[in-house]
Amino acid sequence: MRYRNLAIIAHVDHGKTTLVDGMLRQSNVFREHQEVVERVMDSNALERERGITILAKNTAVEWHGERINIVDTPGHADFGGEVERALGMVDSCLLLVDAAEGPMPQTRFVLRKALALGLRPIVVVNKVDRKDARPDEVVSLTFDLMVELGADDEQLDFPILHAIAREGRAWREGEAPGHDLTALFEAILAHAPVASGDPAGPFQFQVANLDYSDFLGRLALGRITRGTASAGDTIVRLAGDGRSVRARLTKVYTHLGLQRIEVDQVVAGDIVALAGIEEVQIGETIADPDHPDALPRLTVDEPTVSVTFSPNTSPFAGRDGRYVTSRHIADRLERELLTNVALRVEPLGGESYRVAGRGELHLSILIEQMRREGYEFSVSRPQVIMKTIDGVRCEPFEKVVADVPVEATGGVMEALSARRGQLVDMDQGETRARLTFSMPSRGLFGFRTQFLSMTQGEGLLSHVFDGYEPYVGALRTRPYGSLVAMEQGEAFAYAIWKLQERGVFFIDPGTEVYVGMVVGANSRPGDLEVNLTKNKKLTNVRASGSDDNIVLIPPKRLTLEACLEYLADDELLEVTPKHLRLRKRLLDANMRKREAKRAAEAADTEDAVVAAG
Ligand SMILES: Nc1nc2c(ncn2[C@@H]2O[C@H](COP(=O)(O)OP(=O)(O)OP(=O)(O)O)[C@@H](O)[C@H]2O)c(=O)[nH]1
Ligand SMILES: [Mg+2]
Repeated sequence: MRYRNLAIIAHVDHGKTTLVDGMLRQSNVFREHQEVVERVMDSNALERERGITILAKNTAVEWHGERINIVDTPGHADFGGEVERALGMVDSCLLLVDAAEGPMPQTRFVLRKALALGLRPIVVVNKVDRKDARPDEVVSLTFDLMVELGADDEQLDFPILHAIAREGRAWREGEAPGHDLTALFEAILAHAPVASGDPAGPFQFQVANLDYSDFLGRLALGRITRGTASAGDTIVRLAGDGRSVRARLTKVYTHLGLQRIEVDQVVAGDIVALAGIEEVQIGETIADPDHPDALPRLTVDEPTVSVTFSPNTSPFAGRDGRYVTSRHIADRLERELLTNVALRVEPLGGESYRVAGRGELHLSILIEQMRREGYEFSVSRPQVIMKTIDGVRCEPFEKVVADVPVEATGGVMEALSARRGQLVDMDQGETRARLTFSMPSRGLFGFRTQFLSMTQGEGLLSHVFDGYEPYVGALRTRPYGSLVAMEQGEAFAYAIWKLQERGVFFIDPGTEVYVGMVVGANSRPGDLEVNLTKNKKLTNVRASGSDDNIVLIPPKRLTLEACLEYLADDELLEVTPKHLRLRKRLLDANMRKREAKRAAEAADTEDAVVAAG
C-alpha cells in the first residue's frame, strides 16, 4: 500500500471539516445507511457546541486503491499548536481559502508554517457558491501572500481548485463545475507526494499525539518514518529526558474512515497508533532497539497569555465541585500537558499555578473542560507574557483584521487606536471595509464585546500572534468599576430594582451572593458596594404592589470568555461545575481599602524615586 499524508489547513470557518465530510462520504468508508452527522470530525462536545475544531484529528480514505491519510486541523489562532503538530506528520497540504473572505490572519500563519516545512500546498478556493464570492481575486491574493512568505517557484506553481465543500463538489479552476470531489482526489494523487520511508529499514516513528484506551492504556499516534512494526515487537522509547526505555508493542493500528483498525503489521509512511508503550509522550521517537536514532523534537511556538489557577476560596467553595484541592488541580493540569502541546504550567508556590497558552480561547476551553469534569477553582485576569529581547522589554503583538460595515469604520478605527492599534492596511469596498492593524495583544483584551456592539454584530474580527515588539507602555484598562455585594444572602428584586440605574447587573433576583462578590458593572470608575439582601415592603413603590409590579432590566449574562474579559487585576473568576462567579480577590471591603492605600503609597514612592533619579 502507498500512503499520502495530507493536512487540511485554513483560517477559522473556511470549511475544512466540512470538506473532510465530503471526502469521507465519497470514498465509501461509511457503511450503507450509516447515519453520519455533519462535521463528523468535530467529535468532542465543546467542538460540536461551538461549531469549531479545537483538536487536530486524523482520518483516512481510499481512492482508487490509494490510501490518503487526512489530518483536519483547527483554524482558530489559539489552537495553532495543533496545526504545528499536524504539519509534522504530513508531506502535503490543502490550503482552503474562503472565496469571499480571501486570505485571513490565520491563513498567513498556517501557510507560513507549511512553506517553512517545504510543503507544496494545493489551493482550494472554497464556498464559491457565496454570492459575494470573488475567486479570481482570492487566488491572486493567495499568490501574493505566498510570495510575501518566501515561497519558492515550485511552491508558487500551486494547483487551484474551486469547491463547494458543503455540497461535496470541487473542480479545477477554469473547468466546468464538478458534481463531486473527483477533481480534488485526482489533484491529491497527482500533487501530493507518496510518503517516503524505507519499509525495509529499522523501525522509527515519532509520537505526534496521544490517545487513551481503558484496555490498552496510552496509545501513541504518529507517522512511521522507517520500517515496520507488529504486535510483540520490542522497541525502544527515546524519552524527552534522554533515557532509552524498552517496551513491547501489544497492538498496532492503522486508520480507515473513523475507525482505528487493528492489523498485523504497520508500515513506513502510514499514520498509525501503537499500544503498549507506557509513559510515552508527544515528540518522542520510538525506534528499533538496535538503531535508536532520535528524530528532531517537535517544536511549537511559545504561549503568549497566562492566567493563575488557584483553589476556590469563596464562601461557597466546595458546594458543586468534586475536585477542589490544589493537588487535584495540579494533577489535572499535568495530565493536560500530555496532549496540549502549546500549554505551559508552572507552580507559583503556595497553591497556585501559572497556566500559559496561545490566547484567551486556548485557556478558556481548558477551563470549561475542567468545570465539566467536576473541578472547582479560581482564575485570575489574563496577562500577556513579556519577554526581554536584547535588553529591551517586549510584549506580544498581533496582526488584527476587522471586517466591518462601512458605517462602523470610523468607530472601530478610533477604538483600536485608543488601544494602541496601528492601521497598516485598509481596503474599502462598497458596503464593507477591511482594516488591518498591528497592535499589542493586551490591547485586544476585552475588545470583542465592544466590537460586536459597535458593528451591531455584523463585524468579523480575527487576529493572530505576529511576534514580540517593544513594550508600548500602560494601556487604559477597564474604565469602570464593579458593583460589589456587601452582605451574604439572596439578592432581592426590589434591591436590584433600586440600584439598576447605577450600572449593569450580572445576576438574577434570587441569586445567592456573598460579601465581595461582583454582581454587576458600575457605570462609573471605582467599585460601588451594594446591599442586595434588603427587601423593603413594596408598598413603598406602589399602593398594592408585588414583585410583579417592578420592572427589572434583564441582567447581562456573561459567558466564560466574557467573564475573563471583564476581570480587573484585583478580581477573580470563581469557576465551579454549575456557576461562574466574579469576585474581588480580597472579599473584605476594609482589606481592599487598606490594600489600595498601600498600592497608592508604593506608587508614590516609585514616582519619588523616578523624580529623584
Ligand atoms: N456557503 C458555503 N458554506 C460552507 C461551505 N463549506 C462550509 N461551509 C460552512 O462554513 C461553516 C464552517 O465550516 P467548517 O467546516 O466547520 O469550517 P472549519 O474550517 O472546519 O472551521 P474551524 O475548524 O473551526 O477552523 C459551516 O457553517 C459550513 O456549513 C461552502 O462550500 N459554501
Ligand atoms: Mg474544522
